[in-house]
Amino acid sequence: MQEYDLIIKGGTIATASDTFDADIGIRDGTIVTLGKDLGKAKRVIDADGQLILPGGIDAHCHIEQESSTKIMTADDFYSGSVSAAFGGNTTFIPFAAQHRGQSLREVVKIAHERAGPKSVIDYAFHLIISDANENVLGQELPALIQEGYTSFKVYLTYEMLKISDRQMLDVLSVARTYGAMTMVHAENDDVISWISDRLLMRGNTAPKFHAIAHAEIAESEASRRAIDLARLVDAELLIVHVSAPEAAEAILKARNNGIPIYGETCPQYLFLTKDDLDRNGMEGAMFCCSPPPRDKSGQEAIWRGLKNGTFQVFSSDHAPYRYDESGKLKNGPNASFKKIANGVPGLEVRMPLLFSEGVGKGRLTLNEFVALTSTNAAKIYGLHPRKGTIAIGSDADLAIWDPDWERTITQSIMHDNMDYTPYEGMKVKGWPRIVINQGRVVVENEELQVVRGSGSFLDRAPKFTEPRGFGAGTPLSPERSFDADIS
Ligand code: DUC
Ligand code: ZN
Ligand code: ZN
Repeated sequence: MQEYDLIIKGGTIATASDTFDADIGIRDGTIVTLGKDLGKAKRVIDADGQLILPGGIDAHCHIEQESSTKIMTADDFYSGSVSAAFGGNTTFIPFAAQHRGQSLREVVKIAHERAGPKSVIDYAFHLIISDANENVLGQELPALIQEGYTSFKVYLTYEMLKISDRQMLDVLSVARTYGAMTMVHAENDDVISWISDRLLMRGNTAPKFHAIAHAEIAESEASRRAIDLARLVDAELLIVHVSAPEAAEAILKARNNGIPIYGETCPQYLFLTKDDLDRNGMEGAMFCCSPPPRDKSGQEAIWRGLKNGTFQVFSSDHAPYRYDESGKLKNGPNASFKKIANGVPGLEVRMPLLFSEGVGKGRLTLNEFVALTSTNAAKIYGLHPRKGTIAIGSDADLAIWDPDWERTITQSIMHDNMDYTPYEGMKVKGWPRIVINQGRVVVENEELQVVRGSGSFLDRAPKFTEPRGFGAGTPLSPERSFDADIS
């Protein structure tokens, strides 16, 4: 009998903390040995000259999801997961999105029906809560958290999604009590609609006005407010897709004060600017996302945030709407910026872009890259140490990177169902050659090696099993007595 199913030998392993040379022995989908001269295996992969990194975890992507204005994303769980795999990911966490009036149970059931038969990599779901009613807050959400749906996103903007500050406090309190993570889309809705109305009144409808309407102050104000709401109820909070320097500063300040605030940013805030929204005719629509890309100095601030501990997570926020009538142009070729589906694709290029421009250009260490693209998401979202690292007992989720592979990003090499990439023509150095998920070789020789539906749903656990009130065992302070009923 062979001792291992698979040995990967000769490569350099990097985790979030260490870089070392070792061979990896894999059995039944799990890493069972790290060492040298491991002996026999059914298959040996020679990784000489290659980097072996934990498979990427894309913790923010919209897959087979209907927007609040009823536009379906171009990627389903098959094309989305294939694209993710070709970009070095072995896990992704799309959203199970509630539309108002829907029960969360129904939303979760639909997400499973969509993902199970199609995903080629492992997956979990964040919930999106747009209807924070009594039943959702009192019954469904606590029950779902205890079943392992331990993260959810709320919006402070968008007509059909936004929740009030009061509802935000309710959601944060439930998360605090049952051990879940709240993620927030932080933009001030009134600021955006106030500016938008003025722009539209003057006939300023082109895509470039999207970036003006979604002012940096709209983002930084809402971020600061969200942080304060979380402080009030002593809850953890993760601010997603941060693009405004002042929002980043607010996160860092909170973290430096020991407040459990986390930050996420995305490729579009490092590699695009608001000028991209000002391309010919409607072409700027391809770059409309919220929050929008800022300017060059904003990009530099986001790079700094990746280095200085502002951001723990680097996600794609893949929100794929094609540049045609099914997506960006659904409301016609002359639609105003208010009527353009928000979002850009990025699942497949998230890691190669950050590797090339971050590690390759000396802005980040290889270990920081691993932390930002895999390990921290696993820790924050309850998947570590099964995911996000290379250790004995962890899933054999590995990406074997060729650090010298030079590629030009172009839509024809992407595996998603899009008709454009915002990064068309960018040259990058470094890309994964082999991607392994639970010991299965998913990508090799630039081809998909597995069948649809071969990925697994990942069970997660809440941070604690008994509901907790403020202070967790310590006497309530008078200022906190409003929460006495749950302590
Ligand atoms: N928010 C997201 O999280 N993704 C795409 C667009 C948006 O507004
Ligand atoms: Zn958002
Ligand atoms: Zn998103």
